[in-house]
Amino acid sequence: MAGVFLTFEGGEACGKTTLIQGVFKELENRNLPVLSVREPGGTHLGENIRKTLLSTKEHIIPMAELCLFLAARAQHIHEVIRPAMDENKVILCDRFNDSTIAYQGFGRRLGPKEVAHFCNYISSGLTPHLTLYLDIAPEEAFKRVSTRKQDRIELESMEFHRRIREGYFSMAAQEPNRLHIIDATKTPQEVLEDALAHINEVLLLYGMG
Ligand code: T5A
Repeated sequence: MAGVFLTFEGGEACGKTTLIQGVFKELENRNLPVLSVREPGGTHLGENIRKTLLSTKEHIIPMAELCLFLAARAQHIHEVIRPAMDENKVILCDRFNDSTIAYQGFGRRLGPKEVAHFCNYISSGLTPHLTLYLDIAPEEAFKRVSTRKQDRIELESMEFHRRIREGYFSMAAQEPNRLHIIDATKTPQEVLEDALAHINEVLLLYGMG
């Protein structure tokens, strides 16, 4: 398996979609074979699970929530990510295992170690070559989308969202070579430049620079 697997992480409305669009354009302009995907989603099953997980009409207990995110991921890896890796693509993935550890492990208090164990099991050794965590205080991020209807997870308490941020900090401290913190309070152009500095290094390392 070749290819380069890049993941983008953060709390709600931190700017991942905006950044991924910028990175995608930049890599496409360089004629690199780039693919943009998101979790949960990316497959028929995954998109259905996404609707259920984000619906405000559902009451989902934390363990069931964890299993649903993992089910969507298992399908996504099998149907989309591994085939794209085999085709030597650069994959830009909006959320992956770190989201599950941050949200279900720290946020829902299922335990980061326990959740990481499940994540490693279902992704069987698929680790991102680089992960960019877009950091912004949840209070600030929510101001950006104050007019938008909130989904089931966005509606959680500010304490929940703060635990997620702390969780990301703790993971970044444990894996500083893979997980880099980007200041997401900067302008979209500055965030893109900071992200590309890290991405270029990794692409160079894997012969795509
Ligand atoms: N989840 C997911 C789990 O709990 N466990 C898991 O294992 C996984 C995989 C997914 C939800 O599921 C949870 C996490 C989430 O709660 P989602 O809709 O995909 O749901 O949620 P998000 O990933 O948070 O997506 P958002 O669309 O809410 O946020 P983005 O993509 O981070 O932000 P973006 O780019 O859409 O920007 C939001 C707003 O900010 C502006 C944009 O124009 C936009 O209006 N913006 C900026 N403004 C100022 N400065 C910048 N630098 C800006 N960048 C963007």
